[in-house]
Amino acid sequence: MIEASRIAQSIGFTLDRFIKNNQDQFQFATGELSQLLRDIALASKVVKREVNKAGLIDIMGPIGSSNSGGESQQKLDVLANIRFTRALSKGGEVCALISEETESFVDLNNEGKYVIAIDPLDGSSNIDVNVSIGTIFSIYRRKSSVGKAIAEEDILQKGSEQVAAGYVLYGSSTMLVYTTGHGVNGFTYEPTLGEYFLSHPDMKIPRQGKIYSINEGQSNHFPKSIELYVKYCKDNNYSARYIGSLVADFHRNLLKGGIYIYPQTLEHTTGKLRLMYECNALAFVIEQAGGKASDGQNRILDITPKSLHQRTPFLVGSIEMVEKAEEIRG
Ligand code: P6P
Repeated sequence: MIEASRIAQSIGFTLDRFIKNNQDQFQFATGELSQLLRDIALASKVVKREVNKAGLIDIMGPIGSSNSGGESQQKLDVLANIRFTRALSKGGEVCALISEETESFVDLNNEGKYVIAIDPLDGSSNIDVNVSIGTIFSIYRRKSSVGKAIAEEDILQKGSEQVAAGYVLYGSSTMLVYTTGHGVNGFTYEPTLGEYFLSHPDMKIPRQGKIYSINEGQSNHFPKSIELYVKYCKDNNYSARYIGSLVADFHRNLLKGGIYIYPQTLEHTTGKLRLMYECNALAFVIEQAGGKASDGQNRILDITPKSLHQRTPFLVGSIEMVEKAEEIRG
């Protein structure tokens, strides 16, 4: 309770002040993780500025190239990747970066103690239609000795090894939501001051909700268990809410209660979403907020990654909803 009351008293604190006041929570770190979170916040402010100009200058639409998964890259995707890579490289706290936008990991050639996995701009196909989009990030400690080459053990880490994770939602307002393993806190950006202010202390997802988020256009190819769970949601008069932007759906469900599902489909036989830079981060956040994340059978954070861009089926949200979906067996 002391923890929660201390945080509740911090409403209105800037992100910087909040990080300083909670520095004691960052085990091992002597300020580097704090600085890394500041670097992410700085990059998000630059990306926000560009996202908000998307309709005014020629940065919308595809650039004619594809990312690691063969998905068409939008101009803002590439811009966001450059901005985050530059901020993290200059910050010096990150030795290696894993990104949806790059085939292999990027060695930042420094003595940073951390490895970051990032989706610089998730949902970017929504940019042209002015729908909320987001950045998703996971932070791991480097395992190999500083000064040696980056090793596979640094890169392919289980989600349970994360030391911090979160997302930025570029929506009606811009929010940074993150955890360092001591609960989840949300910060809202005040553009006239250029600062993030604590607006959602100690975020907790309701154990049960009445919102389900899934692309029912693919329902002819859902696994039987998912088909039965969607029928269960309809039989119980749940509301279907699917924005087509993971961070936006996730954030709404975190606040109101709900479940987001991206199952195996005909096109994505192992699911569409990426373990390393989408699912692990949101799984860490949701567990810290009292929710659950699985692939339908296994805890997301326990999955040992075999490749940088591997996909996984993803069920995330209110614990009782995820458990019900796991329980229904086709
Ligand atoms: P579909 C965006 O491409 C994304 O990765 C998520 O943000 C979103 O929830 C999902 O894919 C939408 O995919 O196949 O339903 O259009």
